Amino acid sequence: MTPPQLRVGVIGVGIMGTDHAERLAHRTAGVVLAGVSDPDTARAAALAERLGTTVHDDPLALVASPDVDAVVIASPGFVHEEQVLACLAHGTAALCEKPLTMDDASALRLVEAEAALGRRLVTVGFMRRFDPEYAAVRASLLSGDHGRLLLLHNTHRNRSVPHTDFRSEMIVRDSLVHEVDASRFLFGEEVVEVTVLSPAPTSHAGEGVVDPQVALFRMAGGGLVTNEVFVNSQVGYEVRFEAVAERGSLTAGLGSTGVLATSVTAGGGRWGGVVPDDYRTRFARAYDLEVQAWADAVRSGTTVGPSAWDGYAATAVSTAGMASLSTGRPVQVDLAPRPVLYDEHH
Ligand code: ISE
Repeated sequence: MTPPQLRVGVIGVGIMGTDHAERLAHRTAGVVLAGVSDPDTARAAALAERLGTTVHDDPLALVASPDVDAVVIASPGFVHEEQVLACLAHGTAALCEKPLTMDDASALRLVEAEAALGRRLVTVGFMRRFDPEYAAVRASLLSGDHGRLLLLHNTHRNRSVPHTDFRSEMIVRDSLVHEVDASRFLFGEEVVEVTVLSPAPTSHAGEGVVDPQVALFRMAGGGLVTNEVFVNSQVGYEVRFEAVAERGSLTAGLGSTGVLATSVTAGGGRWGGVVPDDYRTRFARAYDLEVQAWADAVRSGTTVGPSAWDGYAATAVSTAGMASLSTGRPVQVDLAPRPVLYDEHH
């Protein structure tokens, strides 16, 4: 018997929440969009009308609604703890956008609350794990064909970020955090030390903003990761990596073959193909696969994707990264003990 349609509510309908709401309404099988909530009630009402769903003024009322089976949380990180806890209290599955929370203590409280419940209800929206290229490289590394992974070089560029209220730490917390999760995913290990350095900043960054940044991760098994994050590159959205193993390397994110030469003057970021504008374009397929896999798993009573533990570990590395940003020195990452709920074969 096919399980009934999953009724999914969306909390927070800014850029990402709107994108998810549209995906749930139009492109996710076995799902109905069962309501939206946002502090900007006019924005929520306009979206609800366009997508034919209802509005809840209070996000916690959306979680508690008898008409909602599962929730996508796309609100700002500082309200995630309360909203995820509400989902756990109702036994409701949640797909929570990154970062899980803004600090280690609150992320750990979510891990502990879920572990006390004894079943996984939280998936963190590190969508790259669902990108076909990231998944293929992970599978290839697991096959052993390339030997052990030694080095990973990650590049992460955004065309620009708003200058108002933007701080250097946000590059670590909102952008580098994806590289943290990708590194943990590809190595299958924790990050144990992080160092963040920076060249003289681009003139396109806001006053006092350190951009680009170069972060070095040491992995638990001795591997190294170099990360360039540059959020005012002027060109477009470029996310790629090269994984160097004992018997070969794997490169993902080129999107095309040819000589790599992006430039602003050549008419806007081209190199044999078009450089995507932003993450919604570059990772459109990954987001579709992520939300579909999550909905399928919830409907069949299982879970999929990055866990609350993955969200906590990424937050802890970001915190260490933000500390290193101000000193340029290596900072150790000390994680709390991992509850058995998060063991691979639990
Ligand atoms: C943004 O918040 C995201 O999550 C994007 O994936 C990332 O590329 C971007 O740099 C962040 O600001």
